[in-house]
Amino acid sequence: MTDKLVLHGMNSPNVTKVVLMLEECELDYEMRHVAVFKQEQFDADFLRMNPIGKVPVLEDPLLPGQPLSESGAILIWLAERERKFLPAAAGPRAETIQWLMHQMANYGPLLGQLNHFSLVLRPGTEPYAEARYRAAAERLYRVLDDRLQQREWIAGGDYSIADMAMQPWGYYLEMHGFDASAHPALVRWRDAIAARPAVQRAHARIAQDFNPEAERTRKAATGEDLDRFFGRTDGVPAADFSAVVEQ
Ligand SMILES: N[C@@H](CCC(=O)N[C@@H](CS)C(=O)NCC(=O)O)C(=O)O
Repeated sequence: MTDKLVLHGMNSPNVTKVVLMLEECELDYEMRHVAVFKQEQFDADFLRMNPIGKVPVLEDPLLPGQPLSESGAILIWLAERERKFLPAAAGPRAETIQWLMHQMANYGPLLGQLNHFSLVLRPGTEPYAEARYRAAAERLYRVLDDRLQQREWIAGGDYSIADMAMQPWGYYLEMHGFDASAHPALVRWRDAIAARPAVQRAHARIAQDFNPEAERTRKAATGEDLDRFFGRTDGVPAADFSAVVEQ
């Protein structure tokens, strides 16, 4: 156990959310890179922190011996710890948690699947899956844009952990083949977040503490490493991870 917050992660959306919050709260934290292509998420020491074997994991001296996993749970923990970015009043609080859960249950998993079937795999390789997740993504981006036409932030009135959780996915809109000009409110929201000093600090920290090692281990990954990472078995079409731009 350390006397400082330690974030175990990589340059990926679920980790970025937590860095955004740590920076907004101006907390002092260390970042430790987990080389997922090298299977470090399945090392015994890592699995003791998160038996599911996924990043992010946050170690907090205020929770001795209790590393936290699941980005949404980490965001709620930090919001309650710092009394920031999660409204205290019942209605706005419930709405903020509800939208955080929409991100965790819908946006993250469904857009993540579209990454696999339209970016990692060459388009057209798995038409059924690609069409299924494209339709889901179209709806999710539409809902978000419609919502943001009515309000400045996603939920609760102010910038909150619901916005932070959604932020990394705002950048996939064009990569997923959707037109930014058809989603003006989403783009306005995305730009407003990008202008926040804490967000700029967060991206600088990720670039400095995670990107070089992430890039090195991704390039060094063998075909076998990639097969294990993507859970591929014999006969599954080859994947190319290079199209998935990490932010
Ligand atoms: N629901 C989890 C998802 C975590 C997750 O999928 N993490 C990815 C990186 S964004 C990961 O650890 N991938 C490595 C692997 O699946 O082996 C959360 O929000 O924390």
